[in-house]
Amino acid sequence: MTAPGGPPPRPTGDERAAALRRLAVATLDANWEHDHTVPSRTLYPHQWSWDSAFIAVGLAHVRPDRAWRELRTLFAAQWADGRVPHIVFNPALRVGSYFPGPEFWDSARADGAPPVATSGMVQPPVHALAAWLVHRRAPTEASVQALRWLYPRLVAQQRYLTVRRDVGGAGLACIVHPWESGLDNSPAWDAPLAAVPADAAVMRAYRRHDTAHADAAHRPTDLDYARYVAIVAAYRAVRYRDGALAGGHPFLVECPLVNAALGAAEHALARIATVVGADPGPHRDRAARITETMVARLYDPVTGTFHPRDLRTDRLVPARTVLGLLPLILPDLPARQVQAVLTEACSARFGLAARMARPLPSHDRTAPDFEPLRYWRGPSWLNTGWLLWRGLGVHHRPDLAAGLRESMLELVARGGCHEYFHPDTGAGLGSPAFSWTAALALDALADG
Ligand code: 2M8
Repeated sequence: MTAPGGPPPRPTGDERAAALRRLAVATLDANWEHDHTVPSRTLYPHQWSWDSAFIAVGLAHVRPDRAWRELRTLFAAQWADGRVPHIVFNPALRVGSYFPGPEFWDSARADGAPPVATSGMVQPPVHALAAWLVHRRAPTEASVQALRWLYPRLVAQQRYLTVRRDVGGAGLACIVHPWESGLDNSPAWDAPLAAVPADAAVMRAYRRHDTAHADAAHRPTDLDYARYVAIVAAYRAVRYRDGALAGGHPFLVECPLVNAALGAAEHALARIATVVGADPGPHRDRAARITETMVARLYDPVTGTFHPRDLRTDRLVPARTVLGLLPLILPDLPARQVQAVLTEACSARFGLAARMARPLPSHDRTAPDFEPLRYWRGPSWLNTGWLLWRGLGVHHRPDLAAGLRESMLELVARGGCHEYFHPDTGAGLGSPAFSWTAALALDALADG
């Protein structure tokens, strides 16, 4: 019983878990749209690539058929060159339900695009890992069939990224837009973006959809958007062909997260290969090469963390963001880098601990450009937390993994399935019913 005027009783662990599970399942159900899940009904009403991978990981715990359907729908929109588009547009939605919409991307005029309208860019390739986790959660004849269908498509996705996107020539994938990292306005992109000529006034010609549904102070600025639009326009002008990128595309960066996901995908593909009767050996070799190259090109021994490499200047970007910690998902990361990244994660910059005082931020808390409300410039996100949590499991740090898991679950239990959270107070920000938050909370819960 609560004393009159006293604080409500704290829920027990079981009560918290049950309530969280109910909320997460209700969120995913409400965002299900006939053959895929939208990240958010208001802000992101189409299908997004890496969102679908995270969503499948969560659905595996409650709706395994839908988990496979989610991945199948996404890969049905794969381009002939192997790229998996970062947005698959729902043709039933009215024009203007998202900016930039299908008319802006104009994928129909590009060679090898699928019949359905999509964007022309990619997102971090976390799909092989997701497919493996969905299968491992409940291996059945149906899950083996699903893996058989997906395997050649996942291989083609890897080939696209390591061959066509190897602009640096070292075997890593290059991103051609901040959106491809998934961390759109991260301070990691400030230096490379500064070289992209743009004027915020350009945005008067367009109607931004995001600021009609979320606080403008919590979103990228108009100047950011002017640059985003300019870079898409440059890629669209060559009809999304990659051959011409090295000749002057305005944004060319090797991202630690995209490449860590690429390496982790080869590890997952090695496991999937054994299930579908293919040879796991080449996947293991490729994984080892990617990890080695990442250490050689993206790790800075002075800062002790990973940084993006700007290919236009051939320099590492100085910002220390959460991207730098995510190579921990690579099982073959050498001990020296594992130790350095753990030191960075446990420092005052990110505050990782067995008992965390505050949620994991998306950017260095001690940096002058840390912004606790603005999207990927400080707020805490479940997907980057989940990736780091997995990395801590891979590198046998159950103490830190438990601390991070508890912090993530507490965020969602208190704040709901928000898109992101204030990194000091834990208050929910962005969309209040966001799919990957729900899905990854379900996955973290299941590990208890
Ligand atoms: C955000 O990105 C989109 C553009 O792709 C946007 O801001 O409109 C990012 O958080 C990205 O990581 C995410 O996949 C997408 C949908 O949730 O939203």
